[in-house]
Amino acid sequence: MILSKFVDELPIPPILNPRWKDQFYTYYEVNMTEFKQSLHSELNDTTVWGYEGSYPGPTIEVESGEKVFIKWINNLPDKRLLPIDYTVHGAHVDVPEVRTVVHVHGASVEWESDGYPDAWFTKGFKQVGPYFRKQIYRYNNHDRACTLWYHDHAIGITRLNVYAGLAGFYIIRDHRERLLNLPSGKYDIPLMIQDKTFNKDGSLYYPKQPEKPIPELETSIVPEFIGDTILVNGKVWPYLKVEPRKYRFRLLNASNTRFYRLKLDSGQLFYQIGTDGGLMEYPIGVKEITLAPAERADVIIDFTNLEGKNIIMTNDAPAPFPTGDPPDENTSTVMQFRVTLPLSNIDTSVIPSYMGPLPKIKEQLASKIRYLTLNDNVDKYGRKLMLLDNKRWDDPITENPKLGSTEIWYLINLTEDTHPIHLHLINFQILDRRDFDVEKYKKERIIHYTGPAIPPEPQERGWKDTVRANPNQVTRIIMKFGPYTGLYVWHCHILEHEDYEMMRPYIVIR
Ligand SMILES: [Cu+2]
Repeated sequence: MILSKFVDELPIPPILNPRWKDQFYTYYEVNMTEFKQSLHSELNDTTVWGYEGSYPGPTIEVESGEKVFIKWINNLPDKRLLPIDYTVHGAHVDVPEVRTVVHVHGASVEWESDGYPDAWFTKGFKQVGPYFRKQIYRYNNHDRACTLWYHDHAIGITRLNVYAGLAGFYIIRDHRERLLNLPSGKYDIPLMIQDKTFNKDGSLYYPKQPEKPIPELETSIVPEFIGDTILVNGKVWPYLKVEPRKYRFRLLNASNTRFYRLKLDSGQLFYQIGTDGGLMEYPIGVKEITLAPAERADVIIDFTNLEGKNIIMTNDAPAPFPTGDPPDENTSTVMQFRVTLPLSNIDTSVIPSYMGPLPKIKEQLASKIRYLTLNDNVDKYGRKLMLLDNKRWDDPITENPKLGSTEIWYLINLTEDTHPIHLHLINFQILDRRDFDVEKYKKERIIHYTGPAIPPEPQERGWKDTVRANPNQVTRIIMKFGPYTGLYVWHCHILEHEDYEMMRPYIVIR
């Protein structure tokens, strides 16, 4: 079933209103419910899960330094929406099917409020996971202005909960950013890009079995999920009417597995101004932007003097990335911009020439170096099992950085996929990537480099919380651990990998 493109307007998620706000703190309540929503006008309404009756969830907008408390409330039905594989860690038959826990991706948060996968809770907090500590989460928002997102993180079913619709934007603003006079207000629009597949009746399709089914299991996790339809902000191939002026778009890849390599078919540049963790030092003009799951890019697109033009944002990233099939004529289309609105005011916003200092973390500051492999294994059912440093979720904690210390992690990818590796709590910087001899490493556990160190791409030169670790490469990242101690996680953000063992706890100690 192929749906027509550009027949529905791009929805812009509403801004969430707090229940309470004074000079000391802000309090929100966010309900998770099941409801029906139109994802395309040729499709029956789709049953989705969302926050506050909205998929994507409403955007939470806060000021840097604002103390925010959020009560995330599970009001979902007791029955699952999508097929569960009970052999996956933490998703066994003895735990409730419908579990949730919310993680604000990219935020620096005390561990009890970070959405630890085993801190899940059910409707009315009737049942909770072993690491559940509190009902009301606390966010100090001491990060600089940046585009974050919140999404579900429940152990063993994150891929299903996010696919069902549990994701939204969390935007931090600050004074420094305001002084830059970037496009703002209605000219500052978040774009959540996802892929899905629909059944004929409009319901969400998620596979019960991989291509080569596992006969012993009724439902089996799949090695990756690749949808045949692209949605932005919960609409299939939408269009957006724009004025002939500059806009700021906050691009987020919120797909389970699919990567995007985005371009404008007009040949125009994106002026990228921000990475995962906020503004870059200088804007860069780029023809294409690659986004792995969970990565963000803040860009300005200039529609000045393009009155009457239609511009399509396209995608040419293979799926799975980088060795899979190229996108087809459908999945190579993301959305359309129509420059049809009259200019309502003179555009005085700017693409700044400089946005602020971004000091590099010096390698000499690192007190610890960790060599961590990304591995390809096979489980007892013959399924692919991807691991971090050959360890499973339940294995003892091995990454235990000291509070305030700086570390360099070598991500040694021995698999054929690019894995977007995400660390909770901190932002890091990418040092470099370097080709190495994988076979030699597998035999002798020695890194033999076969090429020079390649600096991060221009689009990655800023604060990051998710990094693409490419096959046949060692990717090096550097970060300082803090300001909190406690239990966090690091994992691959391909949700099918994360749910099936490609996630590890780590602890920041004193
Ligand atoms: Cu992965």
